[in-house]
Amino acid sequence: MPKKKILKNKKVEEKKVNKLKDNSTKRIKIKIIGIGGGGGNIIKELSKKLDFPSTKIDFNVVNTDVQALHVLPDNLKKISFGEGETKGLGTGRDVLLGKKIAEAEEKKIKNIFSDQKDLYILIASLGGGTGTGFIPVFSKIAKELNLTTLGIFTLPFDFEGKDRMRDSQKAIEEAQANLNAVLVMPNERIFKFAEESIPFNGALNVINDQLAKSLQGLLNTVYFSGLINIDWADIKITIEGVNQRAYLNTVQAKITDDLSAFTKDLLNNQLISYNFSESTNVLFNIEGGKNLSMQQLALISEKIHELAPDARIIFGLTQNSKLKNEIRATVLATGEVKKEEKKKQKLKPKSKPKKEVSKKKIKTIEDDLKELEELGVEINRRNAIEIKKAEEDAIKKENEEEDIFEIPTFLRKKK
Ligand SMILES: Nc1nc2c(ncn2[C@@H]2O[C@H](COP(=O)(O)OP(=O)(O)OP(=O)(O)O)[C@@H](O)[C@H]2O)c(=O)[nH]1
Ligand SMILES: [Mg+2]
Repeated sequence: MPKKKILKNKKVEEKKVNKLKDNSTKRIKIKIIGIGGGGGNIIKELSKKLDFPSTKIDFNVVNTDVQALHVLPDNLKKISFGEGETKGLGTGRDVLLGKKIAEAEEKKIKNIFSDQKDLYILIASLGGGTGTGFIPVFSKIAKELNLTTLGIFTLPFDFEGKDRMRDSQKAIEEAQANLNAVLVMPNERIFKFAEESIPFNGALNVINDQLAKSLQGLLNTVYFSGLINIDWADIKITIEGVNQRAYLNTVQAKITDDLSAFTKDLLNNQLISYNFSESTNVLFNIEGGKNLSMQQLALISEKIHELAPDARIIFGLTQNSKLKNEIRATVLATGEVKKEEKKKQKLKPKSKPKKEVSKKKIKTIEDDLKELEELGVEINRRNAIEIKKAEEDAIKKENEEEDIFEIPTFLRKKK
């Protein structure tokens, strides 16, 4: 073939690939909203960590403190509230004032939620007036609009006083009733790892960094198509429901023969307030280089099944060329908050016997998939050709339906 033609063909291929990439990032639309000072800090941390351009994610920070908004980077959309009431200086930890300001701005909040995203993630550090006062109001409006939502909230340190903790717990209860799932990270848990003498800012940075890494893992799961792909339906199944607690964690490590410590870290993040045995849905994704094996999938599935025998397990597998001899796994789990009695019942020993996964035996992918299916793991079985075909179909469909995205989701579904 003449050189010119080869080059031209290469260009067409590149265009195709870029279009595939573009469309893969189009499929799930996420808006992340940080509320108050802490919420803004966490979003800022996350926006620095992305493995793809930050323009692909709609980052927003809402605050009553104009100065705090001003110092945030420009790739975050900044929305100020209550400037009349607070003179742009924040609420001074006044939860009632925060709530009053949010309630008076129903239209503005509806406008933030008006862009037909698939998932809205609300993030706030509770204990001040803005985040704590705003989250019940934002959550109520999100529910009225029938949106899919995930709340991520930190609780104040014990030394900040019982009143702040009580206000924060109350705000979480109110928000949880209206959000699909809520992840709670008590700041105090940092002392499980750090010395009491750790500087305040240092402690906050560790917590923010941990949350940002987990969110990065979730976004990678969503935005990169995998060999075994996690799609919006999988995420929706995992998040949807009411009054649920959530667990989200990402762990990265060198590939070694023994991945049990890695799996333990993945499923046992001590910073998060969550009882894994109550999970009803668990989704996990593994990212790795070329030598990614199904054995790692099997080990993690096995452990999840052992910890949460009743949970539906969905998994994905993504090849990431940045990870050569390393593996990164992200797990998102949810479970309904139960009454005390039900909680105890759920903690009883598991009924199903543990299945041995041999580390030595070399198994085929099919063997592993079968084994996982026997464990009740949902597998989206697709080979490379099927994935490509599905992606091409998705592009075709999206091109045809470009305009349809402007139509509200419920109308779109009817169509
Ligand atoms: N994890 C984490 N917690 C934070 C951070 N900043 C503040 N906090 C915690 O969150 C609580 C509330 O602080 P802010 O987020 O600054 O408060 P706010 O929502 O802006 O409310 P006001 O400033 O009172 O209007 C504090 O008491 C801290 O416990 C942060 O960057 N990370
Ligand atoms: Mg503030």
